[in-house]
This record gives sequence, structure tokens and C-alpha cells, in this order.
Amino acid sequence: MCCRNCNMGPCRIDPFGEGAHTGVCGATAEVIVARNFGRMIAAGAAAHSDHGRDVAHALLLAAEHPESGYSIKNVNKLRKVARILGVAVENRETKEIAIDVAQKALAVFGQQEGEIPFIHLAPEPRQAIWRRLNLVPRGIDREIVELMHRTTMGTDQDHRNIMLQGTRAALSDGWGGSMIATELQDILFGTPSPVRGQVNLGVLSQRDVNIVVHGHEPVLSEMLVLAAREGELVNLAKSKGAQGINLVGICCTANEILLRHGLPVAGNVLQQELAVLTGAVEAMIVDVQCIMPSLPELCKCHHTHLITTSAKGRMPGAIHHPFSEENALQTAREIVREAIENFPNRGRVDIPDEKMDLIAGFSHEAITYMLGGRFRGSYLPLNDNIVNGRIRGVAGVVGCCNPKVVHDQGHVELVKELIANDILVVQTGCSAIACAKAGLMIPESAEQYAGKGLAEVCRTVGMPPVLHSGSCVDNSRILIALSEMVKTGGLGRDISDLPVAGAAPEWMSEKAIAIGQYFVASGVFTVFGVGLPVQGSEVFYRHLSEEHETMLGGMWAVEPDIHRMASLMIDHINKKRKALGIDKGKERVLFDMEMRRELAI
Ligand code: SF4
Ligand code: MSK
Repeated sequence: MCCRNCNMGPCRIDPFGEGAHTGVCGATAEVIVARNFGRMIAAGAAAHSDHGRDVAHALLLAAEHPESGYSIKNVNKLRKVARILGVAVENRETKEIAIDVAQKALAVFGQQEGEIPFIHLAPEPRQAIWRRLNLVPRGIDREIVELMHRTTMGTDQDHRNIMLQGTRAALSDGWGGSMIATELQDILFGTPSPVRGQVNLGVLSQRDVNIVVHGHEPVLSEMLVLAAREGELVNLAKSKGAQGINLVGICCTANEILLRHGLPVAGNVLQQELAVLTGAVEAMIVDVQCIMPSLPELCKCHHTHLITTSAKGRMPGAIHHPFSEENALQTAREIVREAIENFPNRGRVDIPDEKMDLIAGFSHEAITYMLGGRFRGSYLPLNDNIVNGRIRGVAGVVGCCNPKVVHDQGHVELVKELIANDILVVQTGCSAIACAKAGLMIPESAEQYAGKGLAEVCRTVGMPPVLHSGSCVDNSRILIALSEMVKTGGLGRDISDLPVAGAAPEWMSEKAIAIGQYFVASGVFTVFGVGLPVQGSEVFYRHLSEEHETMLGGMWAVEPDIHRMASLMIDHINKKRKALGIDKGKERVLFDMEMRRELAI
């Protein structure tokens, strides 16, 4: 393991052999890995939270300057979020509420004292644990700054104390920055509901102008969607010899436009270079996060214009089109126009004939509706089916792809094994795209891959056994869904009582570490594949696993072998079922549509 937190180093220490056992300053293995781990959490939480801040800014613009192109699509959600943030809604105009919500959300980032508001959506016993351990975030930026401070040379030298702050910063992401991003995006662009789409490189078109959007923030991609549908630009594309405009996505931007518009997904993070290599991409438009620095060189091999848009993410060799939320739609039009003008420069094109259908858009609200029906939306049927054993439990399988393993293999094999064991899987990020490509997100996959009980539930409700819930910031949807399962009743008093588990089989980004820590701190058993850079310190690894379980009810595990990872998750879910006294399934009636209609309203 290595520390380069000061210039007396870098210090490499050898925890297992004859080499140095401490850094030059005396830092032990556990302190070095705790500081490194803490800094990964800080970076990941910062990325998600800065995304949330931009969305809050866009909401303010939508309310104050509709000419920016942004508008409020979901007034119900605006009112719901307003109540959480303590904004008055009665007898007020939508615009007034939206301004207050945006300003309150922006204030949460710089808040210095108190508790961030979305924390209060967690079950009461969970909040009590956080308060007892002094883990409730005071403000998002504050927790990230304090974590960076504590991990400088010569400050916090107790690995447990470092991780208390690491946990507080991670919670400020999951229940703060990421949740603000998700909830405010739903207000601005609509809450996702089940929608059909297609996935894999075969969604690129021979005959259309192909525009690939890649990165994370829908404040850009939503405007590109609007621009690409404008008649004037479509006609311009036709005048250049194309049939139309084909807007597709990569990575989490892909998930955002898929969930809200059903637009095609060209691939996940490891397919961004492959999309360019088809020779069919007129423009790849990027904003922030997960964008390979290799792209400018690669784009030189073809006619593809690589267009950066964020002041936070410039790339030498790319064309920079500054995107400001103030004139968002106008900038989007200019970018689409540039892509169209590039169509005649296309050379040889080679698009793989690979694509797959999927259904995506399972927001927490959509799951409530699917399970409970229009008038009595509820998680009760889900809880009921977990109690009666048709569904053994729920797993969140999320995160990146990593070239240390065969592309997508970790995600697909894990998810197949989980659903075969009657575990309903909820997904986000690149992991969701991996399983969609493998055909796991169509309802028919339940018959082919799911266990008998889960397949029966999927057949009744008409849903796939693997639910696509969105992008990386949308992991906050899973937190809300877990809280809802607790509040619905029958499965314990806290998230840590639920028969659920989480996994990131191919993680690579620092953001995944922040996500892992906030899930663990929320009470979820979470397994990561491809190793975790803390395993050189047995003391610290024991802290993340056994000691975290005692303190928080959730714990980390690391297991690169996918089948052993599945076994760990299934064993954990079985352990929780036993603790709840539901390990021997009892017969319960499955709610079909007719029975739902009979329910009193
Ligand atoms: Fe080495 Fe300590 Fe400096 Fe880290 S902080 S580089 S362990 S001297
Ligand atoms: S994009 S963070 S590679 S999931 Fe959210 Fe994919 Fe991981 Fe980026």
C-alpha cells in the first residue's frame, strides 16, 4: 500500500513481508488505508454532490427564466420535495414554490449546522443510530471538506475516527447530494416510469446523424433531446443526406435519457471507445465523469467530433462548446447543428449488429404503482411476497465496468444467479446496461432465468425480474425504496432488518466507494468485486466488516469470485429471513389486478 499525503513520501509499506511496516512519519497500515479510503469517499461524494448542485441551479433557472429552456414537469413531486425541505406549498404558485425549493436545496450544500433534510426519510431507528454515533451530516460541502482536512498529514490518526467522518461524508452524498440530484431532476424532467428502449452498439444508425451523449448530467442531455427533435434541425440533417437524427447515450447520461424518453443506449463505460470505432458517430458530446482521456486521440482516427461542454471537464484535442444553463437550449441547438454538418465527412462505417430490447424506468414511485395499482400504490404486495417466500429478498447490483474482468461478465453472472434464487434485482449505472444487453430486462427473462416464485410474481405484475432504476445518483432511489419497505411493515423496524444485499461486482470509480459506504451506513450488507484497496490492513478490513456490522448493522465484504459473491448475498438474505421468522415461507395470496381493484380505496 502507498501513501503520498506528504512530500516525506511517497511511502510504500509492505504489510505482509519484511519491508517497512509504517510510513516515514510513523503512519500505520490502518491509518494509511483509512486516509486513502476516506479520500476516495470525499472525491466520490463531491462528484455526485456537484451534480446535484447544478440541478438545483437549473431548477432555479426554470422558475425564474423559462426562456432558458428548462421547465417544471412534475408539480406533484415539487410539492412533495417542498414539504421535505420545509417550504410552504399551500396557496402558492408553482413558480414561487420552485424558487424556494431550489434555494433551500442550494443552501443544504453550504449548511454549517443541524441536519440535512432528506435524512428524515430514513426509518426512525436508522436515524437514531446515526444521531447516537454523531453521523448525521450537517451540510454536504462541510462534511467533504472536513474529511479532506482530517486525512491530511498529521491530523486524524485513528482509523476508526477517520471512518466516522468518512461515513458522515458518504451519508451527505446518498441522503444529500445524490438525493437532491435525483429528486430535483424528477421535478425538472419528470419521474421515470416503465418505458421500452434498446441497448448495445447496434442502436447506432447507418442512415441517421448519430449523436452520442456521454457523462452524467441530464441538464445537458435533456436540452439535446429537445434540440434533436426540432423540425429545422431534422430538415438540415436530411439536406445533408441523412434520414434523421439519432441521439443515443453512453454511461449514466444514457440511463437518464433512456428512463425519461426511451432513447437508445449505445453501451456502458467500457463501450465509449468502441462507439467511436464504428466510424458512425458524428459527435460525441461529453460533460463530466467517466469520460476516457483516450477519446481525443481515438476520434482522430475517424471524423467524430469530440465536444466538451463543462468548464469542469476540458480535454486537449476536443472542441469546447461552453454549456451554460442560462442559454441551455440555444447551446444544444448549436451542438446538434455541428454534428449534422459533420455527417458528409463520414468514412467507413462498421456497426455491430448487436442490440437488445429492454424495459427501464423503475423509479421508487413506479415500483409503488406497479405493485399497488393506481389508487392504492403500495409496497405491501412486495413485502407480502417476501414474507410468503415467493421473493426471497431484494438485491441492488450497481456500479461500473472494469477491464480487470471480462466485460459485463461479473454483473450478468451475478444477477442471473440471484434471480434464479428468487431474489428481485434492482439496478443502476453501467451494471444496469450490462444486464440489459444480456436480455435480463425484458419480462420474458423471468420465465427463462428467474426462480419459480419470482417468475410467478413477475408474470402477475408484468415486470422483468431485474429492474432498471437509473443512473449512479439514482442509487438514492434504492435508499428511499428500502425505507418504504420498512415503513410498509412486516419486515422489521430498520433497513438492516430487511432481507436485502448490495453489490458492485466490477466497480472502478471513487464514486462507487462513496456509494458503498452510504449503503453500509444505511444498514445494507454490500459486496464489492475486483478487490478493495484496503485489504493490506487486516485491522482496517475488520473495521469495515465486523465492526461496521456491530455499529451500523451493515458491513462491507470483498469477493472477486462471482459465484462466491452470490453465495455471500444469498446467505445474508437467508440470515435476515431467519431473524425475521420468515425463513419457512407461509402461503400468502398474490395480489392480481382483479384483487387490487377489490381493495377498498
Ligand atoms: Fe509517508 Fe506519512 Fe507522508 Fe504518508 S503522510 S507520505 S506515510 S510520511
Ligand atoms: S457511469 S461511475 S462507470 S457506473 Fe455512472 Fe458507469 Fe461507474 Fe461511471
